[in-house]
Amino acid sequence: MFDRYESGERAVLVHINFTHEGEWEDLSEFEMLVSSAGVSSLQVVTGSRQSPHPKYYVGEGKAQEIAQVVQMSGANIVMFNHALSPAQERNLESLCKCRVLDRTGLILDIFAQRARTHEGKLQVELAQLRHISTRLIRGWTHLERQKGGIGLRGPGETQLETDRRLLRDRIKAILRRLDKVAKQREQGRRARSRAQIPTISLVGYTNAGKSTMFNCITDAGVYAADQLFATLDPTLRKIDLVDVGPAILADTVGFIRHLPHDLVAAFKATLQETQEADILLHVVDASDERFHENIDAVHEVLEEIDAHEVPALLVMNKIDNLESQRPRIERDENGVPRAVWVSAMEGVGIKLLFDALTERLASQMVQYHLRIPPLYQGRMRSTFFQMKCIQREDYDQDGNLLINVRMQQVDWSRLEKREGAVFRDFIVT
Ligand SMILES: Nc1nc2c(ncn2[C@@H]2O[C@H](COP(=O)(O)OP(=O)(O)OP(=O)(O)O)[C@@H](O)[C@H]2O)c(=O)[nH]1
Ligand SMILES: [Mg+2]
Repeated sequence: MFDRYESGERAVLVHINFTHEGEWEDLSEFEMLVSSAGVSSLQVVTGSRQSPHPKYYVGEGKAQEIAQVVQMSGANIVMFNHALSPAQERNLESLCKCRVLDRTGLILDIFAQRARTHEGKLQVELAQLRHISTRLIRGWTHLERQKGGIGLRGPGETQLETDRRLLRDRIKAILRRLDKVAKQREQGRRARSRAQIPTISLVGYTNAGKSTMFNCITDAGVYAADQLFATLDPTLRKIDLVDVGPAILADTVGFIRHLPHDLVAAFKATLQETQEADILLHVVDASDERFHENIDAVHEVLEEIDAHEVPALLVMNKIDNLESQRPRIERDENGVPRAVWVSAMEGVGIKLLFDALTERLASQMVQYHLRIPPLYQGRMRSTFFQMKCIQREDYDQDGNLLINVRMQQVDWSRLEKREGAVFRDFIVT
């Protein structure tokens, strides 16, 4: 709360209710986004429409009303809880005589303030540049006065062309650097997967309590705050699960409905841990009356980043806000845990969460007792050793290696495929 960023901006907020469902946004979430960006809101203008108007997004009369409110309240910015086209933004700006920011621009701004790591910063800048490049024409008259920077212009270029070229160059440079960072991260991930450590990824709607849960599990002291998008870069920690062994827990950026498309693309790389996770802990603020819609929004993003097929366990969080809920495990018709009701803040139900998680992970594990003849022992033993899956080993009188192994089902299948038919004969039980 204390390090909330103060931008000094005073805003008039505009929120339109649509009869058409797809355009639906949440006003209280918008107010939270605005305050997360450090902007103070002076007044909210609401209205209702069937569909957006091409010129101002809102109708002519509503646009005049907004301009009047801006004048009377002394606001220096208008913020829309909706995505505006570049033309709508331009028209509104000349009518209201102040800056107009749409929902996408607002989310980008928050991301820019919050990004911590090198990669996170690059990704946000990339998304911002792409957002700007569709709006560049607007800055043309204003930029014209500054033209003539030595070394900035190619022969015969207009200022707008120069700006476009500079943007393109910058975007290319960022992409190159991101590529390098991604390669480094890839190496880390490969080292982990060679060691066969299962990865658990915390995902969920922004402000659901992922980081609080992450802290609760790891005591790692990760930044948790009542701000939207407090976490922008994935944080990884090694944890130990009884019966499963070591595992990697990843905290990730929060999702939001109508996430700007460029950001989805940009964050896809950061969310790679999520795509390749063995299980997702989908954290839900169960005390939010919109939690069903939030779950759907998270599913949509998971689909966009190709992580929708990863098994998931729902973590219904913040039950301390709910009178009627007790910590418990909820099971599906096959008796498999599908949700756990907890409070990350009060540390209630965490033991149940561990139980459910272990049960889910263990059901993905297989265990075999093998008898391996001397000819194959060297190679097999070193394979198992690398996989860190050996539970115990011994030799019989004939020099056969008796070995107990335990690993993920998928790894066993891969091994069987690679080693061929003779491998099956080694199985005792
Ligand atoms: N009452 C209650 N509040 C909680 C609980 N868990 C988290 N919170 C609060 O919810 C707010 C958001 O928590 P975070 O852990 O930062 O949420 P997050 O999902 O990581 O959010 P982003 O990283 O911004 O997407 C904080 O103010 C937490 O203190 C809980 O079990 N009960
Ligand atoms: Mg967080």
